[in-house]
Amino acid sequence: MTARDDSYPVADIEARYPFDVLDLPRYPEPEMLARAQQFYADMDGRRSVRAFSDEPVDRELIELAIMAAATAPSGAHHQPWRFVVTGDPTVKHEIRLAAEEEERINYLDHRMNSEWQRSLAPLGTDHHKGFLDTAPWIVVLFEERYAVADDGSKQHHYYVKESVGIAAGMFITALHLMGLATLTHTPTPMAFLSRILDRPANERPFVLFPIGYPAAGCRVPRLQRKSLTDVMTVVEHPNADPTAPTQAPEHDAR
Ligand code: IYR
Repeated sequence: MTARDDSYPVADIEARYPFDVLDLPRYPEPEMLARAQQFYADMDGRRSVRAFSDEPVDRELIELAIMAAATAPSGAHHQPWRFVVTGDPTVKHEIRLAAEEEERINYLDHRMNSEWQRSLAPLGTDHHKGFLDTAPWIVVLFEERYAVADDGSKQHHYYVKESVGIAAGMFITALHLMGLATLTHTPTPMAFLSRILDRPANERPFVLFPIGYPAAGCRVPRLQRKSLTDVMTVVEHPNADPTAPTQAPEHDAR
């Protein structure tokens, strides 16, 4: 390894802002591989769940999943998210009724066109959302579109959807790894969630997560995940290694 001129931070910045030394663990390569394989196997076992048990779940577990999700990277580190949590049966029921009303229009009044509904058919979804009553917790992730400073002025946020999308993925991952099930549910349009949960105008509902244990005998659609070759493309310059077989500049991983 040779030293390169990519010093970070530059002295001028370091003089003005605090920086810390990163202490990232370094594993032997066989351990890296084992960890990667285990993590993939764990994640490959995750499924979206639409039939929940009403068995209670400690709030501490939900809090830890939110803390994990809130470690997500975000535009300018503005952390433009708000996780709104309810286990209150009255609130959950109000959400269920409003969600079912929107979904009734989506499915039965064809706000989702026939192509869309054909795509959903293998998932067996419909406008009934009883899981919103049954699951012990509902967490609605709101995107904070902008911040409001103490003087009432608006502070711009950057890459809000990207940031909140990453946090959502990390939230789902945290729940799955602790043995809880969830669903990324978007009963669109979701403005009713701002009203029911009394959220300010700078927050917009992003996704709703019912959370709990799967119902006894819970069934899920038999789905196939795309193979690595279907999701990964490697790009190499054809002359990068003269001993390598000639390759097109872009080719699939197979
Ligand atoms: N929001 C509806 C419809 C729906 C849409 C998509 I795209 C899905 O992947 C699943 C469902 C519902 O939750 O039923």
